[in-house]
Amino acid sequence: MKLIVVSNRLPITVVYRDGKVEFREAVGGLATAINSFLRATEGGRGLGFTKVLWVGWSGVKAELETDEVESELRERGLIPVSLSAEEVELFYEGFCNSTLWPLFHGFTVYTVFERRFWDTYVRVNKKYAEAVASIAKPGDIVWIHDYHLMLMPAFLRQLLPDLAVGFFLHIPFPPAEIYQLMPPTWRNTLLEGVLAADLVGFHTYEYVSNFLRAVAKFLGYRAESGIVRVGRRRVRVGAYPIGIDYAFFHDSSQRAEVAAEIDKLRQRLRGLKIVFSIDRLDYTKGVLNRLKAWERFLKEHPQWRGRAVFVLVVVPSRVGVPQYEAMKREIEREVGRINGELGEVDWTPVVYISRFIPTPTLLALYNIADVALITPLRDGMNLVAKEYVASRRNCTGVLILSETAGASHELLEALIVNPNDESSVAEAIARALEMDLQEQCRRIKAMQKRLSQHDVVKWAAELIHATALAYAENREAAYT
Ligand code: GDG
Repeated sequence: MKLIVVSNRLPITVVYRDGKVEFREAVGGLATAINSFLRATEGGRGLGFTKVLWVGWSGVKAELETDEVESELRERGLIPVSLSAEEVELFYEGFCNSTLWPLFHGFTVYTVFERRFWDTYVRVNKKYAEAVASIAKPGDIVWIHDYHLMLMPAFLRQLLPDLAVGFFLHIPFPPAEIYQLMPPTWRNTLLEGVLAADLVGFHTYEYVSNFLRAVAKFLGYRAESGIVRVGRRRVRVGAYPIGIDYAFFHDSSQRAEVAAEIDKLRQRLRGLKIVFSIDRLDYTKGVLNRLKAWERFLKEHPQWRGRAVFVLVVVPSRVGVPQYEAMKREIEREVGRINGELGEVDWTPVVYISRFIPTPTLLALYNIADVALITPLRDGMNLVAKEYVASRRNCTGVLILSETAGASHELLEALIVNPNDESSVAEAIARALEMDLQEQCRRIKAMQKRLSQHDVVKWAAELIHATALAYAENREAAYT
């Protein structure tokens, strides 16, 4: 029995350098999660899989793909789906990132409804299904990830009915009133697409109940105890909050390269309390609100000027999408303004980095930051919050977290804020910087306990197990 993981992108980046092809491991949330799971289960063998394959786009436009790239990928168990430049534009930048992403995060004014986007989304989802069908055998488990592939379970079921199919959504599922803004045939087809899976997973109960309400309102299917009946099939729908590789973060300061980076940064930032955040450049992450709150904090608590610094890392993403370019310029303008208005010759209020940072540097920052300021406007889960807490080996540090991030349902001991409430965020920063060590430790310990008990391996294993069970039940029902 094989496990076939399917996601929009393969967990690898193909780079052309001096006429040669190089493969780099991708570092995104999903890639890290599945790789930790594979490490812990001896490549899936620990769970009885003969093989684990991964199907997705290599990131290289079809026009540039070579046989060499393809065979190299296949050797690593990575099955590429090729996308033309037009498909990348209309499917990935179009329906995925200009329709589903903004709508599902509640950014309705950014949402574009375009027929060409939809048509390409349908076509590309079929392509992914065909790629899986070409390697799958009856009884294999197929684990489909995220909003890019919501129609795939249905297409796959048509091609190969006898497969165990699990679907997991990494972003929020919006309330029915927001989902309703989508044209009726699209929204119904998407729901039917997802419901062709045996198991559908979300990060939180809130997203589960939004989904079930949409299914009842638009398709008329009722759910009982998390099971939706679709004809003779029973689809299990549940909350499976993603975890992290707890030990990797908790032990990070013990590794030589991270320890060296910690020493270096501590030296450079000597005498300053460090407030830290890192996000992909995205309007959902609330970077501008956060900057405003930091400015307000410095104005209302002037005793902290010269004694605290905000290290703001914003990693480029979805380069080429106009909203993202505009937001980058606005962040740069705000950082410049705040530093210009409040900075001193020997103190800069905001240290701004707009690049991907190497993992040892990220781990060092998790270790030395006194406060993590994680204030997305809306976020499916937010792994950064969990990684920060796990990294606090010495039991100090304060997490400030938005109530609108999925992670707030688990990290209850964080200082929970509303990201639009500028003055409360500013107050939370002051409270965090002044919190006594005992209280810090009490909060961190409680959160660490939960994170260590529900790590990424457990998350993946539970989802796969639940998919296998749901499939077995459906199979039995089909033959009785
Ligand atoms: C989606 C959902 C959900 C980031 N910058 C660097 C870097 N990272 C790593 C972090 C973390 C991951 O990337 C980002 O994960 P997030 O969860 O914060 O955010 P999204 O990318 O939006 O992920 C989200 C997630 O899926 C999983 O389901 O939590 O809600 O939107 O692991 O550490 N790593 C390095 N350098 C960087 O500059 N090395």
